[in-house]
Amino acid sequence: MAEAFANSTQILEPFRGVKKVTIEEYFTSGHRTCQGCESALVMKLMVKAAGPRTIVLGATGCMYVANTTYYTTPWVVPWMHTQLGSSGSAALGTAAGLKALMKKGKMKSEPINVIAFCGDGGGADMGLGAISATLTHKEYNSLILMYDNESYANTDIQLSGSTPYGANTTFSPPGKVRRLIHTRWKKNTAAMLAAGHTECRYVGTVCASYAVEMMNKVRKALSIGGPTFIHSLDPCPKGWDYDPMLSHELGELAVECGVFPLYEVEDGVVRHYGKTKAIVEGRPRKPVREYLLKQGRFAHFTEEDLEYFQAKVDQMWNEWEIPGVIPFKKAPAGK
Ligand SMILES: Cc1ncc(C[n+]2csc(CCOP(=O)(O)OP(=O)(O)O)c2C)c(N)n1
Ligand code: SF4
Ligand SMILES: [Mg+2]
Repeated sequence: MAEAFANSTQILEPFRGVKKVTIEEYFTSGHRTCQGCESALVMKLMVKAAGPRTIVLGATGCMYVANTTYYTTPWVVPWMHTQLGSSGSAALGTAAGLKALMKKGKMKSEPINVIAFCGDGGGADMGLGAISATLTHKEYNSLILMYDNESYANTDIQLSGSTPYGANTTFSPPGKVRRLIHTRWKKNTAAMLAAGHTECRYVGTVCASYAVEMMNKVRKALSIGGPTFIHSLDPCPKGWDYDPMLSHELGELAVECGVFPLYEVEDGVVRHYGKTKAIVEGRPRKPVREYLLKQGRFAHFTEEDLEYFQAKVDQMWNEWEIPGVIPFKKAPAGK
């Protein structure tokens, strides 16, 4: 009987610079995403980082619908659709199935990457329970990647638990009587999952504007063993209402303004990355207005709204135990 591939021990070395990235593509032409769609870039980089021995499972959302128009697909690796809230179940079931087949000798025993992706609606809201369950099963290797375009984009930009404060969505259009309809602060999904799943060895945040770093986090998540989670912030020209040529810049600004910190939690150790690391070490953050005012979804913001948003981000950096990661307040000095 073939020996079961017990827990991932494959070695996926980090790409040391953009020139070392492999040229093979496993997400190619044939999709119908909007011009400037960062989530499509995330799919391309994610599977490029994983390589050909990969199965991708995709929850309903733009990255399902726009990627599987009748008779076309950009996926070169095996791909399967799963229900909107099921990325966790799909990852766990597929990883368990592969392990059982290998154990019974019905498949060659080898590392096969299992990646399930979901949007913020499918991951931060509807499928949170299934993702949570998967992250407790340390015997099965998988990666769940949540591409966060900050709305239920595929059904025409409804607000999700990941939509930023005050944003204009089809569920929260600014009105004459009430300017701000959406007044809840965005969920901190990656930190919530990292803090509550003590045996999950890897949780990271990424942004495709920092492509090599993003791919290396995917490679680490796929080779560390057990279930892992990555949260990707993806500018969406349609939902955020900006010129598609600004996608890359908006991703950078989200990080530089401190709105979306880049970090990983590996075996309980937090590491900050890139511009986030520089900010943690003292580099000033850019004002959030530079990020917000480039997007039509915040065009109705007044000075007061911008100040409130800035104050909330400042609070995260000044008061949280770990900026952008652990939302417990620092104890006052001397106590
Ligand atoms: C159970 C269920 N409810 C509602 C829908 C309709 N629906 C399809 S895609 C989608 C939006 C999903 O949003 P998100 O997960 O953020 O992905 P995005 O569309 O933004 O890529 C919705 C509500 C569905 N497919 N299944
Ligand atoms: S609506 Fe946004 S996430 Fe969906 S395909 Fe268009 S740009 Fe991409
Ligand atoms: Mg979404």
